[in-house]
Amino acid sequence: MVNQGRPLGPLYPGSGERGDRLAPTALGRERQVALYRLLELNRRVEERLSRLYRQGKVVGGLYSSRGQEATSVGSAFALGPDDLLGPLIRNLGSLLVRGVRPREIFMQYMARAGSPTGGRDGNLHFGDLARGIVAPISMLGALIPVMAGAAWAARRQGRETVALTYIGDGGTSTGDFHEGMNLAAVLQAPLVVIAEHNGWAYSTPTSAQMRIRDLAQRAAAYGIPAEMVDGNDVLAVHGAASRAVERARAGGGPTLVEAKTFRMRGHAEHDDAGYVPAGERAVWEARDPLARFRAHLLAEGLATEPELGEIAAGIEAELDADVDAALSSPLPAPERALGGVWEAGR
Ligand SMILES: Cc1ncc(C[n+]2csc(CCOP(=O)(O)OP(=O)(O)O)c2C)c(N)n1
Ligand SMILES: [Mg+2]
Repeated sequence: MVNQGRPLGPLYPGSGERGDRLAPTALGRERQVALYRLLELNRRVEERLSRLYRQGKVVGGLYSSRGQEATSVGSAFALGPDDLLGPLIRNLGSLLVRGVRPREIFMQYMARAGSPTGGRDGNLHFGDLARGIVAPISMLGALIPVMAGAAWAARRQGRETVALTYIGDGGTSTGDFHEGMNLAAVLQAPLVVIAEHNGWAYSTPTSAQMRIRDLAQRAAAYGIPAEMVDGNDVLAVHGAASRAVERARAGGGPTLVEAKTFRMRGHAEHDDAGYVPAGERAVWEARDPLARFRAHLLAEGLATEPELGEIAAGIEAELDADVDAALSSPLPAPERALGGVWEAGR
């Protein structure tokens, strides 16, 4: 069941040429505008974080998802309120879909006392089971068996929960990934795995990482279905994720969704990605997921320029207030450093 859609274009990529029509969707006008707002929010939150990083205010690293927003947002948008999300560091957009506020994210990156981890970790390493969010795990691949187990456990408890998580192209080469995928397949766990094929694992191109061209090919080894989509088409990602979520909920087991996309920034903020050929970057620049969705909304008459401008202005005002609030919030008190630590708390 690999790649039911149209054939993918040149350069390992995603598909669509500039100006391509986006994938057909069942989403109405309001939901599509909501999707657009989330894409803009994703990009603008990361732009603010990048500025804060350059001002020396971010504690730790910053791993931008610029260029990959449609993959995070489109997939998480397919989940229901009782489903589980297991994001990785480059899936900030999925957290925004889940209702995490930019203010919390700014505080988290600046390790403030009021952040989700109380200042104990920088970046996106936090979870919140009340909102169905399982915290990212740094060791690549390790989140797959955790999410497979969570999905399976929910099913055993008679709940209709689906778990959705992410993996990078590099991450699919780990042992944990293979074990987790096989476990999910054998248990028929309601798990959706979004494999973000952005062509690079830090400075290692996919060609130096595996002998297959498409991550979706890996699904055959586990005996599960896969779908390959243009990760820079938010409607295509949402469609594939929705089909996978539906299948999982109906008892059809796990699905691997491969999203072809590209990381428009370095691995993290310190990395200028000089190893990426200029031509490759240019091809993807022309496939910017926000520009393409914006063009789609305008061409289909789903929104006007002023309406989209208003959305952007509203986000900027919200982020101004959130950045100020985060900056003026306190750092954690030193005496609280051992709070919440397993041994100290016993
Ligand atoms: C098991 C493991 N090996 C190495 C690392 C260090 N590391 C963190 S991110 C990364 C590259 C990940 O590439 P990919 O999976 O393609 O995701 P992307 O960064 O492209 O989103 C590496 C090598 C790690 N976190 N875990
Ligand atoms: Mg990668």
